[in-house]
Amino acid sequence: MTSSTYDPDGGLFSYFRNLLGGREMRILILGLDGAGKTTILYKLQVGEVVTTIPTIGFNVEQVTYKNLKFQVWDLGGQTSIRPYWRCYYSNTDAIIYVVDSADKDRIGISKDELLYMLREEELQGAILVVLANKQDMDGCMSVTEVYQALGLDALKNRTFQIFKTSAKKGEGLEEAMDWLSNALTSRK
Ligand SMILES: Nc1nc2c(ncn2[C@@H]2O[C@H](COP(=O)(O)OP(=O)(O)O)[C@@H](O)[C@H]2O)c(=O)[nH]1
Ligand SMILES: [Mg+2]
Repeated sequence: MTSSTYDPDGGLFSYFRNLLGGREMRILILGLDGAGKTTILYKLQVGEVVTTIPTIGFNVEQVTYKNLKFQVWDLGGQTSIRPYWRCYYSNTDAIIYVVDSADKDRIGISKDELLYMLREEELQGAILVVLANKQDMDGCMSVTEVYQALGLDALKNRTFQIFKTSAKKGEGLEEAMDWLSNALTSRK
């Protein structure tokens, strides 16, 4: 990482400032392919994004800045690679779950994938932020519709919040990161 590739005092990342210097914080950014995860990772402007391709063949994008670690991969697709995800989510503090609000065809799959992840033992304590992304697109589902489609009202014992975002326009991300940072801070 070189100092020219990121600006930790600016952009969305500034919201995580009060988490710096403590123990390692691990944040997963998950969702179906095309939801906007990679776009969001870059919008965070934390630093250089490093893509690793584990032997099994799914890409993991990673950004580490001081004690903060963000990891991104696509859910959905082959179920045979799922066991390998476990290597990446131990000690996860938060999940940022990204949904393409314009993709009504796959919202059911997105829900199933989210519920699958939330059942994982090691993710029981993780704070959940759902981003109803692509709100700039015509005819997309509203944040309420996404909330209902994902069945979030049924979540028990989970600190979570849903936000509407447009990663493309950079809208809504600040509010979401601000909330997450506060949730992590009050819990650490
Ligand atoms: N209209 C719109 N397009 C978006 C938004 N976020 C991401 N995209 C686009 O959706 C596509 C997939 O985004 P990407 O970040 O690669 O998704 P990923 O597969 O989840 O990493 C790209 O063409 C992005 O430019 C958004 O909020 N609005
Ligand atoms: Mg991606």
